[in-house]
Amino acid sequence: MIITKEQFKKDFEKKMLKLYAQEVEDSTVHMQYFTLGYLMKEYISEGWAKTTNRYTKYGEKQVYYFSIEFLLGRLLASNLLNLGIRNTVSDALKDMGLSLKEIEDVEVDPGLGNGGLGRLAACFMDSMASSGIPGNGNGIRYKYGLFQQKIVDGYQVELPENWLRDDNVWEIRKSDKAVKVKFYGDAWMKPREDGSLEPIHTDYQEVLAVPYDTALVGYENKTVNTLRLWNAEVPNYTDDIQGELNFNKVLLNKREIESISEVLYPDDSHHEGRVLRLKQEYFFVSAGLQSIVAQHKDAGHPLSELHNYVAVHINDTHPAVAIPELMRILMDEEGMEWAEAWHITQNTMSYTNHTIMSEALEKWQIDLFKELLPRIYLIIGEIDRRFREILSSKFGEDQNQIEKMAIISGGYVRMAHLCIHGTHSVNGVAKLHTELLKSQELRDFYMLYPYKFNNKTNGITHRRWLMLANPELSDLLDETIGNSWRRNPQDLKLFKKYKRDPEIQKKVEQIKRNNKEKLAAYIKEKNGIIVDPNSIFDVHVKRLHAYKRQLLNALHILHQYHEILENPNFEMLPKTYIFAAKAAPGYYFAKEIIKFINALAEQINNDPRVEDRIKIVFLENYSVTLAEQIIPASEVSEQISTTTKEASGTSNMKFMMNGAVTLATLDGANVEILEEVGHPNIVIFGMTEKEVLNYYRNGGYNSREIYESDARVKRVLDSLTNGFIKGIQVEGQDIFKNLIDYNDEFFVLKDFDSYVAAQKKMEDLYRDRFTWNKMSIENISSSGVFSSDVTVMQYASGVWDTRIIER
Ligand code: AZC
Repeated sequence: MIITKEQFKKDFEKKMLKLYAQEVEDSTVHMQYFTLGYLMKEYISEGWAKTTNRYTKYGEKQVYYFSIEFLLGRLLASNLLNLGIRNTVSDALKDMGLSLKEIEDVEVDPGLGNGGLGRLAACFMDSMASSGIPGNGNGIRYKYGLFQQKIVDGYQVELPENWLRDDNVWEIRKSDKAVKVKFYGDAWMKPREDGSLEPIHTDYQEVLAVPYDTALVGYENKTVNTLRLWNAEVPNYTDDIQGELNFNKVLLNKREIESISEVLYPDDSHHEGRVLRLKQEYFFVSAGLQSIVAQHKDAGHPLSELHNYVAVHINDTHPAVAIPELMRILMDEEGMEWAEAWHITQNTMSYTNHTIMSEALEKWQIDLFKELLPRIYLIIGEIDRRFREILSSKFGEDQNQIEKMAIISGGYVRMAHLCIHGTHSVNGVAKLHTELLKSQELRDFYMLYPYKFNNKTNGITHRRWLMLANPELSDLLDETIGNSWRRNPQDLKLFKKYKRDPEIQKKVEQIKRNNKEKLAAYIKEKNGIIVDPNSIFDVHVKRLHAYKRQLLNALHILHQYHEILENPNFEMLPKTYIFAAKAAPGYYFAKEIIKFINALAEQINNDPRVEDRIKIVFLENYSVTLAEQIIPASEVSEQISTTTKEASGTSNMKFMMNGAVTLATLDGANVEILEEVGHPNIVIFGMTEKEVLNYYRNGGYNSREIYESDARVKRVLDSLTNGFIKGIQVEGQDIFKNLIDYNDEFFVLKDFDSYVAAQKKMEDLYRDRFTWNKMSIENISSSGVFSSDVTVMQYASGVWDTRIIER
């Protein structure tokens, strides 16, 4: 949109007066935030209505991205950016004596996701709107987002994240679009006179699903898409509950219902088999599909053509009940026959798998499932029965093979199997991950449905992760290669020609330095630790999980510490190791690693013998907003998961886009980062995929052998248990046991030697400023293919079959 400074100032003053009956000069920054937010919403609303109408009028095929998490991050800055008025607004506010930065800092970060999966959904929303793809998000409006993490005495403590305490300026409650979702009760098929069967569902509990819509503003393209999050509420009772006698029953019922959208499950690595989680899944899926079908009918399109107007994407298996739910709506509510309904369902739905970790795969106990969703269970039963017929026709009497692949088996409903059978497209999130799905985890399904499998390597929105997070670098790019990269991120490759240019190298280095200074100030304020901006900023930020191997990083630091103590003249470039990670509250081992890192920090940071060669910082409460500060200041990007375990990773892409050099195993999308930058511009270490798979096939390796044969490993591990590191009596023992007695499931010790060498190599590269700056520029200029704009275009053409609309 176009607006002058003067017009904006008038609008802002008027809005402030309307909202608070106060003049700008007497306002608090809190009031300024809400004034600006509500004003932005007004600016957005016209384009929003127009986009929605345009989609309906032209009957454009729409994508609905179903996801149990959307980790959006703050919206004010990105809305201003995408509207194209951020500079105007910033200048105008400055004229009025206000600071946009301070105002932006008032916004709470809506943490409606755990990590990679939820953040990916948010990047896709931004990219769909910015690419003109008619895309909608569909999810849950959790009252409490992911917990806030405090570090107390080195331990993680969780506090509730009440992000809705203040007004949420971005959402619009749409009470008139509310729908009802049915749980529990009895379901059966009743024979009709003509011999056909009528589905009956009685004695159910009804939950009102009320949508809250948030605008998703496209980048300077007049497109505003919609994110619809559902809130669980008690329907208006009329007759069944009356009088004081039932007051308790009403309250109980209210509590139970409202708990559905109360809190996000804080674990992204273990399947949580609780009924509330299944309720959440069915709740947002059923509400979403009911509203999609209603809209489709309102627009006058025939139901038989639903799949030509609608694509529903199932983000991991959490929304898998979309498959039987759409069947239910088409058959029970719209009177369609099974065959046609199944055809439409399969052609409407597509599915992304995000992990091969078996403990994360969703399977629901039949009894629990049947009780909560009796009608849906009947439909899945029929899907399974028909699927077994297909399997029989292929595998004949091989009952083992049939059980292995069935949807309902061994007392469980297997959601991944349902997703593969019930959709037309199954994709992994990086080339290696997709290949592993095809050759290992989902091999049988790949043999059955080869045509359904495809890869869509993840991406990140360069608007948030470069333009907003690193404005200085963005300006330098504009100055050197022009600003076409802002619309076409692949144009970042134009920057490559400056890799040897001493002047540009210097500027890139200076920008990094400025970002490091800002982060150093933040660290000082939050942790009271003074870090030297001249030291190497080596950064490991992501969820805490054994397979992500924060432990390997920490053990290497401990090793360096020993080297220094053994040889006081030990030469190394000063290093600042920065960690940030939340552990799932019930993930005991992950929490022990947090304590270990903090104990290590406490000891090393305060040991004068180290002479500031090493500093360790654990920043609490990792979030999108914190990532936006850390990543632009990073130089070494730690992507050191056990090969085969990280499906893709996405922070790896954010780091490279900001000029960090990746220290990586050949896992997930690291493989593709290597393909883009080439070996001279990344440091690779560790076991290959083949080695890892081989060891797993043969029951692992003998970690004790390494402990006994490698003196460095022995020294490091012994100092975990002999009191050398203070304050980790329990944790040290447990980590030792995990690595030695339980045989080191994630090959931490097996990769130790090559990690030490890789760290050394990194340091040598860093010493040579020319080489390092060149590497940094190579990374920035190769990062364009990892923009999620590229990814969503591939989904649009290869999976959803949607058009790109720019009108
Ligand atoms: C993550 C993967 O672990 C990560 O590698 C990937 O980049 C990200 O999804 C986005 O695809 N998975 C999750 O966050 N959660 C689950 C259940 O897999």
